[in-house]
Amino acid sequence: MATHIATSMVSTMLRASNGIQVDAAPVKPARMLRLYDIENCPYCRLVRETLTELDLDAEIYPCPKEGERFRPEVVERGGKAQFPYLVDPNTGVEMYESLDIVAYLYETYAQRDLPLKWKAGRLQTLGSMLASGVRMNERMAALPSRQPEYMLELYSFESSPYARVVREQLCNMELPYVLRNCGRTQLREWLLPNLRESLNAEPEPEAGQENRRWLFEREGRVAIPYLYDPNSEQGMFESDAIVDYLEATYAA
Ligand SMILES: N[C@@H](CCC(=O)N[C@@H](CS)C(=O)NCC(=O)O)C(=O)O
Repeated sequence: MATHIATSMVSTMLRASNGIQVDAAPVKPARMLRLYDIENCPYCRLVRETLTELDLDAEIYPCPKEGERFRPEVVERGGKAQFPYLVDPNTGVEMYESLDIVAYLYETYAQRDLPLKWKAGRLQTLGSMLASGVRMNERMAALPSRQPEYMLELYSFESSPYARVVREQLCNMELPYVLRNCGRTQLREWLLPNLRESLNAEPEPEAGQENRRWLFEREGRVAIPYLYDPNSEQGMFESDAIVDYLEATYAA
């Protein structure tokens, strides 16, 4: 497990400041965005980073190699098995191409100019490829699972090395989930959860940080990742515990 987390941390470091800090989009989609995604795909990562940075939630439909659950939907809708694929039920737009999706999210929901780093999108793609490279040994092929009746909900931000491990497991098991983005807006949120506890410095989430606030009100603290399973009404912290729960509950 230690090396498993270590390479996830390297991935996080390679993406530097991406997928952490929030500058929330002023317009929130009324109906949830849908993203057909492969966790360790460098292109899909760019879209998920943008979702964190704009504080947009999305339904994630995992499409690992050899996956049979959601891949056919993408071929039916768009004509080819290429990921990421975004479906926006609010506008009827459906699209391939990570950098086009990033630009679309900025234009539609952030309603501001594309930041410079995304204008240099090819550089971002290159960096994201390096971050994927260090996680290459993590399986991206489908693991058989039973599909839950209600979608699981994952409280996550893109760059969290611990949340990544959970997202990989959800992807491999082809378990669809609601990605509840919990990027950071305050300096104190950078303190690790156990340090916050000993310093008695649990930051109260700011107004507008709805996902962090929900977690804070439910559990009295915020730590990422957090999985909520509406099927069992159970919620849990700790990436190891979440991965064990997914295997015990949904592996076929
Ligand atoms: N230019 C596309 C490239 C997307 C792409 O090549 N995605 C790969 C996954 S990393 C893919 O869809 N491969 C087909 C497959 O996995 O079946 C983009 O930026 O979205």
